Amino acid sequence: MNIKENENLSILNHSCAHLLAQAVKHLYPHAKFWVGPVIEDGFYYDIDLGDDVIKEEDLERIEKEMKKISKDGKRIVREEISKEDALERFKDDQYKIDLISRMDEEDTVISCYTQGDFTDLCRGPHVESVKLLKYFKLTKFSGAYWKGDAKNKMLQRIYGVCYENEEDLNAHLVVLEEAKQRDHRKIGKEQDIFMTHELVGAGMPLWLPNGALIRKQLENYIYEKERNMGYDHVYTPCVGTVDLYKTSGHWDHYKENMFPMMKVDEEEFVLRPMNCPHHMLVFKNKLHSYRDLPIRIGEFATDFRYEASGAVKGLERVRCMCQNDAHLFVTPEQIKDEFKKVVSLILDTYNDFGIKNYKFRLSLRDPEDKEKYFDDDDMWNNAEAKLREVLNELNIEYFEAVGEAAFYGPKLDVEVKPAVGPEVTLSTCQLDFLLPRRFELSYIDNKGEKQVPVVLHRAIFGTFDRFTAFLIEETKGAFPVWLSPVQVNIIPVNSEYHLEYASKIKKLLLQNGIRVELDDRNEKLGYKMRESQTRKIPYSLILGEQEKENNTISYREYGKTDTTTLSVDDFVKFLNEKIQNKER
Ligand code: TSB
Ligand code: ZN
Repeated sequence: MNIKENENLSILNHSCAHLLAQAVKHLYPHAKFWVGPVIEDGFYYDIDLGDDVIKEEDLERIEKEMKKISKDGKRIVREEISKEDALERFKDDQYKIDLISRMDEEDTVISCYTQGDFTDLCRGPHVESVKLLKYFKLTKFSGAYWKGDAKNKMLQRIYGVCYENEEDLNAHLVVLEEAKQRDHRKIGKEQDIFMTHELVGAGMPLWLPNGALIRKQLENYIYEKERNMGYDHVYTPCVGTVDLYKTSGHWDHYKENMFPMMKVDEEEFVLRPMNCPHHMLVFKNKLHSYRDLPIRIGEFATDFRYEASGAVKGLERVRCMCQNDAHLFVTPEQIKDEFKKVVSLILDTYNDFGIKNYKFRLSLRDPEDKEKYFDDDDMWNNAEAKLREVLNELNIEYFEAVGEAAFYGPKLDVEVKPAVGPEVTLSTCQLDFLLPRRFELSYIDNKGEKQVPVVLHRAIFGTFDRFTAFLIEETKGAFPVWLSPVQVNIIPVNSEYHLEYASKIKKLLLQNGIRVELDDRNEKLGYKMRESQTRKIPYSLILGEQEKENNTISYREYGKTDTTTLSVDDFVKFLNEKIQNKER
């Protein structure tokens, strides 16, 4: 339920934010309070605790204090004062002074709410008594820069949620817990998919062997699809000179998303945030006739972007990423067709991965934002009109978002909802009339005249990083067998007597290209089976006397309780079919 959109719940949660603040004030008398808004799933309060930093166990302490105050049952009293009085009353509180000073009119009436020994500035409304705030929970905490600016002081943000009754609260907590269990950061760690290290840096994940295996399957999957659609793949450096990015326009319109410049000898370099400029130069390397078009240049390309340290998140939002990128160079007549092929590749891919919950977003420029967007009204109007035309012909449902376009053109993005946090973009397909012009690209048309091609920028997975994060959450870490880092776990019933047979089966599976492990530890069968389930390995083979004698295997599929016995050859065939068909 979206709490922000429900008036009663909104008031309840807003009041609960004050209860939180009061409890914090009791426990940390030096605490100063910034803002405490209601959000989609509850509320938070940003608090300056001086040198204190909130830890997990503090939440419990604060919650206990909140319960105590609630039991006391003080009334919540509204009071209206003048701006002048407010400035006087809160004169020792820099945060409240900041808020009050920004209220426009001199004669604005400012409201305060008092409950017992605690008064806070607030527009309200609130519930009548703290007694009504009974079913709440503090859910998490984080650091948050004052006013969201990394140059400012880091405040402590405490999140919570409040409901009208116990059932609703519990239902919400179950959903939260499920999301936590699905969080790719948790599963990524448990399953050794990726790690981070402060010596490498924030937002710079290291893909561990299990993660690398998954990624390799994704790369192979999309490479094959792209080859079949006539793409050519290249490798280009992950740096470029500042001049390259001045030519493209990134330097003027995308600089705040880039790592700073570095100098080597006399050359000025930047780590690239996008690959388009390199691919433009690849196109320009040869003369092209209209007959060569579309030319589709693909690359699994590493990019670096400056993302705020508070925004980086596991594999989902990183500073070093690998795009499943391609730039399609087309004639104006080919735009529609090529765009449609990209959309159908997206749909095909989502179907193969079983992704069902997504939305198409038409991302447009904000015409007011002259800094972010290249200033050429005709070009934008033309590109947006063309894109709408394609979308209407495709008959897909989409919503519009102003200010989300790339600086060079409008986009069709695909949005998905991660386990924790707001929606993110996976796939994207973008229409660009600008960069080809800036790089002076051309092809010769059927009359022998020079023309400027149009470019479609597209990424099906978006980045391998973000797609993998999403995939982990979709599958809850139980990957389909074709993607699983370990596909088969062999468990001999007795690690002594059945080891030889188990080793023989392992060898055979390996020869058939199957990723297999043999658990030869001297542990009980039940223990090993449970571990195999916890690791979410798709197939566990149980090999004992019967199997050894009959040259068979018995397997149990992840999540199931029954066991099936097959001849070894039939099992290999059965498994290979599942892998080949990318069965889920
Ligand atoms: C598609 N030039 C185009 C390209 O040709 C481009 O860079 N587009 S983009 O800026 O939208 O990025 C492509 C995709 O990268 C996005 O759709 C998103 O899925 C993914 N992405 C963007 N930023 C991050 C990030 N910080 N971490 C992980 N993935 C990201
Ligand atoms: Zn691009």
